[in-house]
Amino acid sequence: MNRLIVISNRVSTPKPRSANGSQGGLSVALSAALREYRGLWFGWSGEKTDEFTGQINLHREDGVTTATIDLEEQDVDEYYNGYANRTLWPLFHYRIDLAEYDRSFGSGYERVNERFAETVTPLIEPDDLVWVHDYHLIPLGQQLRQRGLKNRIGFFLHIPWPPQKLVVSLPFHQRLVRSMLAYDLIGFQTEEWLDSFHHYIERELGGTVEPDGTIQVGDRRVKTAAFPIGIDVAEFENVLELEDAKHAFQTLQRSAEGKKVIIGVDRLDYSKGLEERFLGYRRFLEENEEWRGRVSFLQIAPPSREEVHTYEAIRERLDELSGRVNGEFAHVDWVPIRYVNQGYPREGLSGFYRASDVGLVTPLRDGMNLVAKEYVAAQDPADPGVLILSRFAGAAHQLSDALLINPYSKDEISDAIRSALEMPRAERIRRWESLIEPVRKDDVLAWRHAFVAALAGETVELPQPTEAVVV
Ligand code: ADQ
Repeated sequence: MNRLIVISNRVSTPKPRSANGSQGGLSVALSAALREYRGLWFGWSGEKTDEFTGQINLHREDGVTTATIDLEEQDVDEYYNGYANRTLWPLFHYRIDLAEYDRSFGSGYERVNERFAETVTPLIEPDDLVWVHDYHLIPLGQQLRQRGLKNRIGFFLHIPWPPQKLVVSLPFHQRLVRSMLAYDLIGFQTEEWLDSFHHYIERELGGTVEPDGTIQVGDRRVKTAAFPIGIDVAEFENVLELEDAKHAFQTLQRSAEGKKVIIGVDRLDYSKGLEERFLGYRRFLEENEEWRGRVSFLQIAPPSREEVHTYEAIRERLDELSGRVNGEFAHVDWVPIRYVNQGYPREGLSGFYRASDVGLVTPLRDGMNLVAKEYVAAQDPADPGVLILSRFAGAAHQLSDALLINPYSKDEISDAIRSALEMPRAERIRRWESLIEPVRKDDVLAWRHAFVAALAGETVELPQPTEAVVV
């Protein structure tokens, strides 16, 4: 069997399986794949060094080998904080207003991709399958080819692929997209992002798209498909049984004192629609006086990418907004919003999800959104909570029985909160049963099996969206 080489910006070191770990689902899934295929996971260590040396730190834990490199400060500024997170991330989330174009970002991005290629190439054997992840490493495949690699190389984009009209605002967009033709397989989260990519290929590069998703540009043929990522449901259900999960469940229930609980869990990021969510909740309190004092909204949002200014700014606005809503509506014995800026281990989160009557997941744009799936997986089948989900999350293509809303509309958020809080148990069960089905079926193991099989050239049946969502 071929080995699998996974390459991503960051590498998460696997925890021993015996430890009651709080490792993320993606990391669990990739570690399992690497164990099965005897592979290697390569990426940045997260550490900075004065001068790039290309020295590889090899680590072996529980059957998985990781290989990491340190980057220079300038690399981190230009490649990670710069091109990846100040140019591509906003643009690919349709925030052209926030995208920054700076020549040094582009050159830093290319330099780091070259450094990745240069360092990982000697570790790759002729029959290895190579799987590159996400927007940090779009041109890596081409860099690997330039170093003589003939292996099958696949790329998976975790975030949306925006419409052609937005992509063309990126300086040198053709150069970036043409570099992707070096891959054998390109995967997206949903048919919608796949369609946008096809559109770009036809319009901008004069390529063709065949019915099976193969694109042809000049003499390059590349297979493309949607592979919706899922969560590790089995692992998630085990986590729910742990003492820490039960403790978190009780803590939240006790603290809400018989009130209905609404939960939001996100990295603090402008793409997650947190400001709009707070404003939608405020509208709900304005319009539904009878619910004041009877509902508690817990928003967990640990800061991320703090070195990027936009993230500081959104944090300030949310502090201000949550304070304003609390000032307007709170009583001595009731606080409408509990806004917590810290992350929680998976055990804690799963208990919080289960203790919540409503999961409020309202990104303005999201490749998939795993929180929505985690919320569904954590529910009690006999008395499940209700998921309110943005139409603009990739997950909406599969979870069409959630209450789907436009996250920009305060009115839609407000109405959905009211419907969710008042929904009869029979309807909650009916909707949950329809939601849990794709969450179970298209879980993270199915996702990586489908991608790796397609990369290896096997025929695979890809999951279909439950219903076309018009967005
Ligand atoms: P993210 O933008 O990080 O991921 P998401 O998929 O919602 O978004 O979350 C990833 C994980 O982070 C989840 O497992 C969640 O539990 C965890 N997480 C989020 N907030 C947390 C908190 N406050 N405390 C602790 N853990 C928290 C990117 C794309 C998504 C895509 C994923 C996977 O932006 O669209 O679904 O990759 O492909």
